[in-house]
Amino acid sequence: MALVEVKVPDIGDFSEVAIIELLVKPGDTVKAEQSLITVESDKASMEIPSSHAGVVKELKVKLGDKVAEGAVILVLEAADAGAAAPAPAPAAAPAAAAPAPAAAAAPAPAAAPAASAPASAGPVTVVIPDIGDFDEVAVIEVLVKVGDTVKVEQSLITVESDKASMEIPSSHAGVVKELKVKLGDKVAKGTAIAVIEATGGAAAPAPAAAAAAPAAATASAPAPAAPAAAQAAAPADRQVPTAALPPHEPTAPKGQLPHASPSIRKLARELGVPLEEVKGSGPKGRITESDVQGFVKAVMAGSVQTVAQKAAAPAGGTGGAFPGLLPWPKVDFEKFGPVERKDLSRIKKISGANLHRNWVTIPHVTNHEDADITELEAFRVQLNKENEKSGVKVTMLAFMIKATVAALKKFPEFNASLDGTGDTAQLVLKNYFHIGFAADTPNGLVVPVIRDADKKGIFQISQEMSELAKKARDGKLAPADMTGGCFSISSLGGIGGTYFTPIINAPEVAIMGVCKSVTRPVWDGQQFVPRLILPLSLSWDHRVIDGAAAARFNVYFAQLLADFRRIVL
Ligand code: CAO
Repeated sequence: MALVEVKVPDIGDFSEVAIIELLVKPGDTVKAEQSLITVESDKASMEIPSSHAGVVKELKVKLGDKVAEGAVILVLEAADAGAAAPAPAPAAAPAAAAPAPAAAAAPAPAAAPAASAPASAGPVTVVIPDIGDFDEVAVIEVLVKVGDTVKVEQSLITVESDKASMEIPSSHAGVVKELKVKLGDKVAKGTAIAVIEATGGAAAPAPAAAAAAPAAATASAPAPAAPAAAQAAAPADRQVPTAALPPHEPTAPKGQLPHASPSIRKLARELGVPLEEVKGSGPKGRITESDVQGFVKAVMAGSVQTVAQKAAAPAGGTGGAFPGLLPWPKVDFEKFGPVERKDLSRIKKISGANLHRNWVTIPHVTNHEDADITELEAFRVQLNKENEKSGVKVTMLAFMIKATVAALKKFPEFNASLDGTGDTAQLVLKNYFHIGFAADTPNGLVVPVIRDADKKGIFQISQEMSELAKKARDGKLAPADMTGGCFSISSLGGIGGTYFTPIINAPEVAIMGVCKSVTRPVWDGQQFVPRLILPLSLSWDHRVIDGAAAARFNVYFAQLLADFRRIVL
């Protein structure tokens, strides 16, 4: 297999054009004639097709580069030694050069008949100009309708051969009085496209033969290869690539380039529409202007989500707007009394946005449970007494982290994350146990993570927790300290409270909230006895976890804290 440099062919009147689209990347397999890049001058855009089939080895250009005839676009490992059909451009392209865009194959303007279309107002029949090598082409798009006001150079129809598609622009500005073609018609040079009640002069020389038409003047639409001068009148919003009629793959298989003309690509680019996601309604699945408009409408209406929107949305989230949601109240607070304004801290801004997303996209349910930690607290106090000199203080949180690991082992769906949405959604079950704990800092909430908590003892966990909590308070946590968590614990035990609803720390699927333990009278079957009770609040993602599983998890967690020997069972 030979390496071949694919170059910019003769692109007609354009000495230098900017690359506005890279349509392939290294590793891509391309067919001969498949478009590689889109280039754009101030007048037109065109796609440059590949001269060879093969695998892209190296791209020699990047977006924004200015290229001219002969510039190397890429290096291709050619599947065959020979080039695709030789460039039909008058200027002979070098052997390895890409075939000239179809426009280059179209006859030079000099070939156009000499007589001018009438410059005065009146009905003008616009006909198909000389379209080069194509005897007969099919109308695959009718871009205007009767009553439309068209500008000079505005595309009227799109025609397609088995090799290329091209838009036929209007020779005159005016109002479309009659359409002479319909979808699927076969047309050739001289075929009437439309009758236009012209309001101004012609854009390009009209063929003398056409002028012989009775009653109405006849003007050939500017040849697709019309020179830049004719393009100057093209409306900025719909510049027609009349200087080039790029060949493309009308039947490009799925996963390859979407089937659309450069002007549709340009429109899609301007609107930010991912063409590969638009279903073409034209012949052979060709994407039309109304397909692009329909896609935009559907996205705006929320009935369609782009792949990018889906990816941006959390697993299973809508990512869309909430219809009927009232705007945030705008209040003139100063009217009611003196106020101060303060910027939110960076942490608050980040955590706030994350919490908001998690709250509105995850169906949260919170189960509450009480754990009797009388014995465990006595053990903890004793441990701390025994290890006073070590400098490591064991808090209840360290025991809860160990209890969490045991509960995650027993209920693996709690140690999981949703990946993907809809039919492609999967549950990622983790075989590691990294437990996060919410830490309150002067700048806001952060969640450092104890890694591999299953492999660590209570003292090590306590020590790491106190180091991480200090780092958190000092604002010195590294991103790595806060990533990879499987499950989080939010403990307000040192502060107070009874129960609350902790917000799940996505992409985790559950979080344990803990409040302050209190001594309560508990009936032991014969009498009330004082027991130390720890209030637990487990929030869980109902897309992944069922209520019964959550209740079981909570009960088991509480049992472990009530009798920590169970952890070794
Ligand atoms: N019940 C009763 N007392 C408790 C308790 C509980 N559940 N948990 C901790 N305590 C006690 C501790 O034993 C300690 O008492 P002593 O000072 O007498 O030893 C005291 O409360 C303070 O504990 P601590 O907060 O320093 O240690 P911790 O391991 O329990 O928690 C940390 C560490 C970093 C999690 C905690 O300081 C913190 O920041 N908590 C806030 C978390 C938070 O903001 N959650 C809300 C998230 S949603 O907005």
